Amino acid sequence: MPANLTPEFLEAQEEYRKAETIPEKLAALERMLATIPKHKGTEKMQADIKRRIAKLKEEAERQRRSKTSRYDPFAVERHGAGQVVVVGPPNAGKSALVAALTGAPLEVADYPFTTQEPEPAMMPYEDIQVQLVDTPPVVDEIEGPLAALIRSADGLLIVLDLSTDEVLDQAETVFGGLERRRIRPVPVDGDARDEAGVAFRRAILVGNKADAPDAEVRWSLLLDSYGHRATPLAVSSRTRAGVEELRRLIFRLLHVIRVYAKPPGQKPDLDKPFILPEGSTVLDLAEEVHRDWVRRLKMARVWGSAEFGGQAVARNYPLKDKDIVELHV
Ligand SMILES: Nc1nc2c(ncn2[C@@H]2O[C@H](COP(=O)(O)OP(=O)(O)OP(=O)(O)O)[C@@H](O)[C@H]2O)c(=O)[nH]1
Ligand SMILES: [Mg+2]
Repeated sequence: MPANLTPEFLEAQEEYRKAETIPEKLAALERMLATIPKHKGTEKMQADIKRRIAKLKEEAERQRRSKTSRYDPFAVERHGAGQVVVVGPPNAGKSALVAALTGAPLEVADYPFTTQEPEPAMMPYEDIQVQLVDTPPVVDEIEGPLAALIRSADGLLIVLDLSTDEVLDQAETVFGGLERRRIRPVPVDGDARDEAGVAFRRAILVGNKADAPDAEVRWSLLLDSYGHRATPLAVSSRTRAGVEELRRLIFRLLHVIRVYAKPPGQKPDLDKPFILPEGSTVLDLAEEVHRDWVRRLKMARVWGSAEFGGQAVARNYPLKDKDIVELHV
């Protein structure tokens, strides 16, 4: 039986033949179905179009699901004593600085957009490690995935480039971009908190390339405008000037303490400290060592911050960085 196909239908069919993507194919098929003459002679064709539409929709759904479950480079698994995200404009030396602090073999190049995905690297600090996350450059707005990464981190390094006259504009881009994402940097001694949708995060304002000509002038301009919004430090990843000071400052930013547990009558385990938030007590340490120990803790002795070594202290005794604690259960 002749199908008596209309010009509209033939056009849609041609569209379908040329379509490359699933949405294009689906649109063409829908148009074919809408324009095909509805009579007995086209029944088989109608069924065929419907079958193709159903198959494509299934395929689209499968792709959508596999995309959402795909590896997300901005979801960086946390390791070590804390996670600090490194952000800044293109070519500021973010990767060079992270490499100087961690020894990681990151790609450093004399052109922008070298780093394309977040790259975690471990920074040794005395007997512990802090995770730094190098990121792609901020040029305009801070993209959603980067904002999410910063929000979930313990702090950030805002790295700016003291070798360029654009440094003030670049600073405005980064600070303004953070503000629009409701992330507000505070100095390292400030209070990290989430309040009314705003994430307050401790931050270090790093002026990199301090070795460059006129870097000093630019640094003082930068300090005038932004020095109060994050703890400032000028460094050079090239000459390593200021790099060790930055390492200590990053540890300070975390507001954590290291505590060494010591079984009664034995030497303390100095290799692997417990990392606790600043202000933690003997009881917090006990809980960290073993959940049961909170209940079973009888007494504790402290070497370090206590007035004399091995002093017996109360359960709510506030511990200090590098204390050695003997827990008696
Ligand atoms: N003079 C000087 N140059 C530096 C310093 N640190 C980095 N550079 C140079 O700056 C350029 C950019 O360094 P990168 O580390 O790739 O910069 P980046 O911020 O990671 O750049 P993107 O990944 O593109 O965002 C390279 O040519 C580095 O050698 C420094 O302290 N002093
Ligand atoms: Mg880089």
